[in-house]
Amino acid sequence: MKTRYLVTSALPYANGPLHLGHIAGAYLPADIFVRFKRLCGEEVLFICGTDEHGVPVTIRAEQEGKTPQQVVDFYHAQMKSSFEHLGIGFDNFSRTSLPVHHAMSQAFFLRLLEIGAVHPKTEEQYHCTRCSRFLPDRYIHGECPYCHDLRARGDQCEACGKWLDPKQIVGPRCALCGSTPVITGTRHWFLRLGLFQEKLRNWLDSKTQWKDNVKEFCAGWFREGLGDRAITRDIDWGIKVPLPDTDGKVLYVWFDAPIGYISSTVEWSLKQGKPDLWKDYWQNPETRLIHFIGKDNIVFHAMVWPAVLMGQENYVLPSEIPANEFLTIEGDKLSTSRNWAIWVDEYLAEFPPDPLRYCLAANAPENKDSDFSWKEFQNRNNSELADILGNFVNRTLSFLQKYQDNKAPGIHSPDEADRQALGMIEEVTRKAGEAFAGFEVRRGVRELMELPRCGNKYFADKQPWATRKTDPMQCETTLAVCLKMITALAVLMEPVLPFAAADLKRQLAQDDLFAGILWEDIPKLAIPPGKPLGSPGILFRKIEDSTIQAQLDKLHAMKK
Ligand code: B3M
Ligand code: ZN
Repeated sequence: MKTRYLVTSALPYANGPLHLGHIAGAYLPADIFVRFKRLCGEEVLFICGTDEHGVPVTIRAEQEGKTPQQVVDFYHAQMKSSFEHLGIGFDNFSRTSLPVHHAMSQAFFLRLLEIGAVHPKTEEQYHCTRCSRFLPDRYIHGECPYCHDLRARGDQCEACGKWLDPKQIVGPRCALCGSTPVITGTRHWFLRLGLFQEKLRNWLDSKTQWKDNVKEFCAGWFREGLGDRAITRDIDWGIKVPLPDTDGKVLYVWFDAPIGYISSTVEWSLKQGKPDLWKDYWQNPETRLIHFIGKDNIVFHAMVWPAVLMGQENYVLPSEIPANEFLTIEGDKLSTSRNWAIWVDEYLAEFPPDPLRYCLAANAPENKDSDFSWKEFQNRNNSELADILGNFVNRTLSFLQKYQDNKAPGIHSPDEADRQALGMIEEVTRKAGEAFAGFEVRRGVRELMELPRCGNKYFADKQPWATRKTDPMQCETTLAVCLKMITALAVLMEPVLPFAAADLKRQLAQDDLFAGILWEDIPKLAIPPGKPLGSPGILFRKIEDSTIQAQLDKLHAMKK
């Protein structure tokens, strides 16, 4: 029986370009998982979209002198294109500004209100006299009461990851004008998380296989006890609270954003011409719902969002929340405000997508933060992709073109070394498969690269350039074994290196052989002897030192 997977990646705020930290955390690991599961024959729907509300967007608009609508339109289009060019293959990339999303979020809110899980309270809130406006969460800057980082914002401290209430900020300042705000009373709606405390705890306790970062984060929250959290805000950009006389209050962006996973699925269903299809995912207990996120989003996905889902009728809860750690750049914390980041659109203007996918996957921030450096990127491209994988493929296919009439050779009385090389295909398929299934992309990449690594050694040991004259049958066998490894690689590579995999398939020119191929059948893949092959080409180009130096210079020059 096929398993039904609903895979989501965190909805990026449409308030700035994508950088490598985004990709390494929530997008590439998800895409690799999705591609792998599809190759296993599972049914997978991959959902994302832009998060277009909230203070992150309005602050950006104010900084750029644009309307929030202009900001989100621009970044939605830019992100969509960056994801496409990077091969992150969402089935639907939606927007939380769509009417279907507004309606769904309001319905979720009303349902929680109806069951008493949301209630109104008059609350003290910061008001800036100079700007004459209420200051919701991120409009308050100051010191984190827990870790004392001075860059904390009213909703969260990014340094320690704590979810904050603006009134906890030490030495609060207005983010717009820098003056000290004053506290005034205003009415807001609160999610009563405490009502879900026991249910949440039991549910989380059942997730024994989850990563420590998620479990520990939640344990800390339970220790403090789950209180009420405001889910409305005083800004004029967002989803209106669907009640009379609210003074134009809107839903808190973190309330509506995860509902975007559902509304994006609804939009996808509508595009399929089957308006109810989304229910087969969201309201089907068999669905495995998997949220790929960065670690700063853990609390919202593992506590608040499941509580919101528990308050609705018949929705599935997340099965897995693979949360990744952070990516640093050249050893320093990635920071968009200091412009210490590598932007995806700028990368793509100069380099192909696969080397970046490879480098970020090989060094994914799975269990601890990891670093991206341009030198390492160059090394991985030149000494791993080009010298190991590309070289193995090219030396074999060029040899076949030159000396074997560009036709697939056959295997004749294989010896121990031949059998061992063939056995590697099975081993790599199994080990890489286990790694990808368990969200271990780093290990998956390592296992995968064992095949061309061994292939090169086997090729060198067998010396087909010599046996070509002394023992043509053995020469043919050697090349047949290499070709079988390469044929397997064309599929094994696909989750991490989809573009190079497609290129390799073109070079092999065996469309029928690859059609509908399943992961478990990779070891059986064989091009029948005598079949003509396509024309060999270079899979990966080397990157010059000067190109890398130029990137390093640019990075440092842009730093604020
Ligand atoms: N937009 C935070 C972020 O982009 C937020 C994620 C929403 S996921 C529902 O990091
Ligand atoms: Zn102000």
